[in-house]
Amino acid sequence: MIKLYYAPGACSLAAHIVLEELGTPYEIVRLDLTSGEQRKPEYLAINPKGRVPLLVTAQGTLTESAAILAYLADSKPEIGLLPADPWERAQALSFVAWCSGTVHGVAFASVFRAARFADDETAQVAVREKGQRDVRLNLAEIEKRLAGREWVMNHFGIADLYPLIFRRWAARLGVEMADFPELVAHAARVAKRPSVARVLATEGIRIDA
Ligand SMILES: N[C@@H](CCC(=O)N[C@@H](CS)C(=O)NCC(=O)O)C(=O)O
Repeated sequence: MIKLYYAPGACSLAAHIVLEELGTPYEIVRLDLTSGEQRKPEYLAINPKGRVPLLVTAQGTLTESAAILAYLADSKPEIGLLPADPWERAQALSFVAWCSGTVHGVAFASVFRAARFADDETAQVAVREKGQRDVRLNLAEIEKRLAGREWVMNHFGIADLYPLIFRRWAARLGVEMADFPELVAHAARVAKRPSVARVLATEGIRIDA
């Protein structure tokens, strides 16, 4: 059976939601990132990157959210979590890749994990400050993308999951959410889906804190 290693509220939330949307059986294994379980030898043995998500499939292990989300969506194309049309599909993947690489990997990581970007503590303060500004600039881009739309693409799909995660992380950073009404409304729509509500309950998290 497919297995997901995740941490509550981490970017692995997206893969967790897709697994629940698919409706096929899966197992989850929870890691506590704050106590450093992701760096324990037993986990590094299966994922040398020391991060979540990690998907364990019959074919082997898979890391990187963008690839995991596309792989899972393609495992049941009839559900339509990734558009079939090549252009639409590329647009959805472009959005997911930007969320994963730039918004998460640069902006949020600069705030949450400044030590990745600088050894020096004074430099880390500057990295965090820049990250705080970049988060707001990136959220403003997502806000524009969502304006007047229900979903990132024409239908709910994998492209809608990072905005939900970012809405939660932004609240935790103290971002003034009133500045991002489209993002807040979109996250509320996503959270209303029964699969998402189940996953939030399982992970023990809320979207606004
Ligand atoms: N590029 C990876 C990033 C994965 C990642 O950074 N995950 C975070 C949680 S959101 C993590 O495991 N952090 C643990 C650490 O940095 O020690 C992806 O998109 O899957």
